[in-house]
Amino acid sequence: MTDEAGFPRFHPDFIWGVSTSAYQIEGAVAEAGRGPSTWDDFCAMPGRVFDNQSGQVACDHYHRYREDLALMKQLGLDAYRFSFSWSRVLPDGVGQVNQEGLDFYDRLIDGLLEAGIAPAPTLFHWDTPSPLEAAGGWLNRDITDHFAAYAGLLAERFGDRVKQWITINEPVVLTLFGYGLGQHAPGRTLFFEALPAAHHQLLAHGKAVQVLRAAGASNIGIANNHAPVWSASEDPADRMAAAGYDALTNWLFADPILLGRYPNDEFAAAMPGPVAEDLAIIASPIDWYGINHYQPANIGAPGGAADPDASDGATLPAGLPFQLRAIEGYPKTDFGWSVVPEGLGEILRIFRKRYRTALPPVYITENGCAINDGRNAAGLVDDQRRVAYLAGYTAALAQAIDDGADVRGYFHWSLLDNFEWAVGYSQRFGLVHVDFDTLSRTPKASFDWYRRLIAASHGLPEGR
Ligand code: GBH
Repeated sequence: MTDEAGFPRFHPDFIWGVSTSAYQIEGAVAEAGRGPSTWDDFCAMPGRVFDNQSGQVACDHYHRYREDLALMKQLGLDAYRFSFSWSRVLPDGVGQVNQEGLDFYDRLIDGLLEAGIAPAPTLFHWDTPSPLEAAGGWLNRDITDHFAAYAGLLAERFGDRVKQWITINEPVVLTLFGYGLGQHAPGRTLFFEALPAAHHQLLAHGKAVQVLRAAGASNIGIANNHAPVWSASEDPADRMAAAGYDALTNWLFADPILLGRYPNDEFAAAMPGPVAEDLAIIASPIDWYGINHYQPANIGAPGGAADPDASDGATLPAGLPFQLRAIEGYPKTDFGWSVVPEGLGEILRIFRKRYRTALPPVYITENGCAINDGRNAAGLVDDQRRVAYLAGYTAALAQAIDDGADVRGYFHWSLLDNFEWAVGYSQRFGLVHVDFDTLSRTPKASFDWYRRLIAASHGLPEGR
């Protein structure tokens, strides 16, 4: 269903937001008392990141946040999802508090509230403080208590103004890409020996939920990456590979939180510590569940023709029990990811069926595309393919809600073009173009489209 201006229809209370993360936009990595993180260290290793780029300056959001707040206000956002840099708040990850770091987030949060935008911070988006990594990082159980203490500090300082909390972003990516395959910080290649990093992130999540709750916080959730997994063919070998990939990337990270168990005994057996007791903590009730969704995964058994665009541009190494296959018949973003709007409806249906009454209300905490259009001769960024992406995915979302999915909000990834991890500044996800030489910001055509969608959804005249 669309309105007279052609926008999909949403309830007027539906929350519209954008998402960012600290290391990807802040810059100012060695300023105002911030300590180093694993991403500073990873970027300093030659050959790890595209063109040896780093988040040293990124969008310089640390200094330019007022300009970015003005852009958010212009968009008419209801909420803004950002992440705290753990190293900015606690330079060693534990112990000594950096007041200047907390002050920055005070200014940001107060600026958001002045603009009528609800802050929705994530406590951790992959940038582990280096001293904690030196002690084993997410392979060392101690980090779960350090994370809980960090959560307590943030709740105490910001709990009066923050009314939505996100514990951790996509533990699957840090586990598999950071510890398993080495394509992200900290660059370890432990393959399946990386699984304890998953358990410790889940446990840290559970402990943080309890600490936040005890400090009076409410509206607590997590942002997990999820995608429907398609089997490349009816062949039993492909089906088995797809089921394995599904368990590893989706249910390993959702079942413990929503059902209090691992999806199979092999996973449970691979985890360190008193797993049964830990699962009781991991399953601490949350108020909502965040889904980051980009594209479906098409999976086959090893030995086929691997998707040339897979795994953030590189192919997955051989030796894994599954292989990413190309998705045919859909447009692709400039990053090579497939544009499949109905995949969003599919993953929401899968969640409803799997979890039924155990599934709390859902937020789409990320969804977006790399479309690398630059400024044209008139100085405008006419990113019509991002407009089409947004139109497709928001229409699919409206349809899913009509079909019964309880989705309360949508956060687009991302506000700004930013540091896209291993591929540096080469892929642009922003509604706002950033010139990385001058750091000047230019809202794109998609920015205007999203602004009008939000206005229309709230019944404001600008929507027409
Ligand atoms: C998010 O992760 C992150 O939270 C965010 O920081 C990031 O900037 C944003 O997405 C855009 O990348 O099929 O092998 O090519 C997304 C996680 C994990 C998305 C793996 C796509 C496909 C891998 N992703 N993935 S592959």
